[in-house]
Amino acid sequence: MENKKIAQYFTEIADLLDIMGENPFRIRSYRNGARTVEDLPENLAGLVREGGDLTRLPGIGESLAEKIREIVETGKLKFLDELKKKLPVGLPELLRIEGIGPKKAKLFYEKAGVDSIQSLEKAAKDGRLHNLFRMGDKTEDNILRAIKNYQKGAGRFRLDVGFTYAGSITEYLKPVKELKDLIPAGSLRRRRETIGDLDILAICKSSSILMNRFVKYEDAEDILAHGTTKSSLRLSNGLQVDVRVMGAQQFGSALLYFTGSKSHNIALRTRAQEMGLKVNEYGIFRGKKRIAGKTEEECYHSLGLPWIPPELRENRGEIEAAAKGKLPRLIELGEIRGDLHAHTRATDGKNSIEEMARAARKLGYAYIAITDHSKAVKVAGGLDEQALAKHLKKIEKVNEKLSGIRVLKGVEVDILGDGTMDLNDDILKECEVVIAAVHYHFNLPEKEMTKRIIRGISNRYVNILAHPTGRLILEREPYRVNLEEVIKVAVNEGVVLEINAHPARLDLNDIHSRMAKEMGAKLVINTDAHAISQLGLMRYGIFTARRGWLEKEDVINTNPVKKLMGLISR
Ligand code: DGT
Ligand code: CA
Ligand code: CA
Repeated sequence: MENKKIAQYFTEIADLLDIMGENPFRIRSYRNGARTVEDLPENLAGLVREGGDLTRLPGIGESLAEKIREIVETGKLKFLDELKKKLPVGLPELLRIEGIGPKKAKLFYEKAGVDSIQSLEKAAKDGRLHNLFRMGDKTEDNILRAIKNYQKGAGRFRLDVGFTYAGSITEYLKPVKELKDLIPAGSLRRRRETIGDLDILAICKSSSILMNRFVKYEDAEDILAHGTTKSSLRLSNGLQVDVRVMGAQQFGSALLYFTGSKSHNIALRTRAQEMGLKVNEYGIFRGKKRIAGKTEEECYHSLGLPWIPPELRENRGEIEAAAKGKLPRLIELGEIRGDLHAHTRATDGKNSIEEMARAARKLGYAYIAITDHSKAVKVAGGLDEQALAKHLKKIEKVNEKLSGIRVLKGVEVDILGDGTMDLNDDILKECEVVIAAVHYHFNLPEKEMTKRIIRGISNRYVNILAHPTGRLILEREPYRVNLEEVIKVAVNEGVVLEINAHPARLDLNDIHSRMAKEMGAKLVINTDAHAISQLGLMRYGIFTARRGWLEKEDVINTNPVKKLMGLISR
């Protein structure tokens, strides 16, 4: 039992109580409990089995502790099941639609009979919602757009979720002695920002032993198939996992096939046909003769191509580039020398300046910029001019104290609704790294939003534009903005564009990163870490950069600090 699953139970309870209009304190205690459980480093199921005292955990009282024990011991929660019986089954799912919280869900249910996503869609199309509660016609369009969006993402999972399970299943299968190799292929290997399912390939002499173990994986909810060379499971979160066993002689061609993408495969097949060859998962063939298949390299070479990194395999020009010897030399994680976006306890981070700096040094970095929020971000306890001035002094002190890492004085300043800065120039001037970002007023029309951001980055003290489109993967659409216009201004003004590495953001995304590079922009990959452990999210930013064809030279935080400071100065 994963902590995450227990947290999900509590969140579900909080949502249901919220829709029912229950006591806010009670609701909050479940939400806090969910957060505690999710952030916990140790496994709760283990703690329960050892008879540990759960009420010692922050935010966990006797009632929640009792429920945790019930979930761990029975895999169920009676209280939740009873709550569910009191409401239509489709109602909680409404909360997954962007812009719909418990209050709106309750209102739609009571006043318009909305009890599922289908009935919400119908009510919005029929115009039955805008009379309720000061809502304009536009809201119905927004709801319809949000529903489409939700359906597009339904059944997909964030890349980091894919990595968690791929890692856990790999560990779980390792004890099988006959297992020689195991590689997650598909969209995960291409590092797409979301994955539909996991496609794992294995080389194993005794495939039935491997399959018998695989189908007993603890988090499996359904066994969809159990064969000798292929089996499929559905995990409790709905993610499907396929494991296929291939012979060693075919592993390369199988890996190539199951890594995809489908359109890359089709383009390769067309190229092969023109050369009089045939490609499938079992190898590359001339007539009946198998000419390649053991490794991917061998397969590409037989088609007159160098090996193509999986991140590029989307049929976006990579085969043509490979044929001309013009593939980019993609950026690598080891080339990153520092992180320019990190928070501390001064606002909503979990660690001190010194702890963040030491953690960055441990990663082998030469520098880290401490960039806490400005005052407009009230929920994070954002800093005003005076508080930031004090904070900068503290950063300076840590910088003097620690050797082997340069701690840069920074801030993440809000771009207000009208495009002005949340802090005055006098204090921005004191910062070595000024990151500008939008955190509120997402719903502006495209023209206004574009103007606002351009005005923001035109401030001469701004060095970096953070998460330029504001999207949250599978949760929130990007705001409406003419990104091309923004990039043009960034290039002219010398403002660096961020690839935010958090797996919920990946913003800029792959396609926009490539567009920015082609337009001559400078990029930076930042984690936006709110705790030392999150500094490790850098790799997701690297994945996105690689999918965007970026090389070391395109990304400024691959440079030593002196060159870096030259590159961000305006
Ligand atoms: P996903 O799971 O939606 O995130 O995306 P993928 O790329 O992992 O796709 P999936 O799981 O349907 O299939 C895995 C790979 O198998 C895919 O990337 C390429 C290959 N594949 C699947 N169906 C076809 C097909 O009809 N033709 C060809 N050439 N390849 C296919
Ligand atoms: Ca897949
Ligand atoms: Ca699949």
